[in-house]
Amino acid sequence: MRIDVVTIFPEYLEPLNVSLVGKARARGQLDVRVHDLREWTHDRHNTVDDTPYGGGPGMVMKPEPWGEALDAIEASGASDTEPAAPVLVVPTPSGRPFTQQLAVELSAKPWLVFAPARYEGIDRRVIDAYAERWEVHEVSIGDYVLAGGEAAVLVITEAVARLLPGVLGNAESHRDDSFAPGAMANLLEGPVYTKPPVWRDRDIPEVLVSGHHGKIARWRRDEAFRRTCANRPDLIERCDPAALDKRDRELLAELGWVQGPDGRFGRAAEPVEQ
Ligand code: JB8
Repeated sequence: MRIDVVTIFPEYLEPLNVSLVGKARARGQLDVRVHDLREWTHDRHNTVDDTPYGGGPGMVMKPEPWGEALDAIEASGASDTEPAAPVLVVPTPSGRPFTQQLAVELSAKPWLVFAPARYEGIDRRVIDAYAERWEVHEVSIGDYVLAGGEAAVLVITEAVARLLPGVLGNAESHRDDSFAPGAMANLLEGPVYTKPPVWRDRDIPEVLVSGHHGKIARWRRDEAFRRTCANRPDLIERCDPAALDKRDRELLAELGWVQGPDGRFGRAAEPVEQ
């Protein structure tokens, strides 16, 4: 996979040289090219922003440098071995939520271009123009506001890169990920333990050294349910009851969940004191 990043803070992307992503690059599994947007300015001050039409606070990124940058990157891919058009990913708090499903989809693309903005964002015409030629995703990594999109690029790149074939040690590593499709869909991962067997007077759960693989799998699933109920009740409400077995339903009942007329789970209403 090839990834291009256009930014006014290239040094913000230095972490892409480190750890999993850095190793994938060193192994040739990932080709990351970071570009300074100001290379595509032509005035003495390398201006990338201007005041917003209609007034209001802050500044807006000018369209011309972005247009020249994205055209240059597109032209750099004009070869027999690379696709003509990349997928454009624009981090913004007003985008669609970035999910594991989108990470999986993006990991299948041969070429991503990230356009992290600063200030109040990029002139809308840039996104509209490229959406006519490229696949474009405006994505939000969560319900909070960063000072710019660069940190979101690091997040999305890491989530995508670890899904590339051969980047993580073994293909099974993804299977039990929180949010992975399949049996654990919509369940958070439970707790994990390693040696020593006693630490500061704390034991590990006995079942994990029982050697009984069936019991261990069931215990892990119970713990996943407990965590999901506590931290992400919205995932329990959204889950397909047909994906649950008898023990799952018993556990949810123990934890105070009831099934509505549609079979979906909801929290039992608190009894009202009279
Ligand atoms: C200016 O929170 B965010 C985000 C915030 C931003 C920009 C891009 C993304 C640009 N503020 O995902």
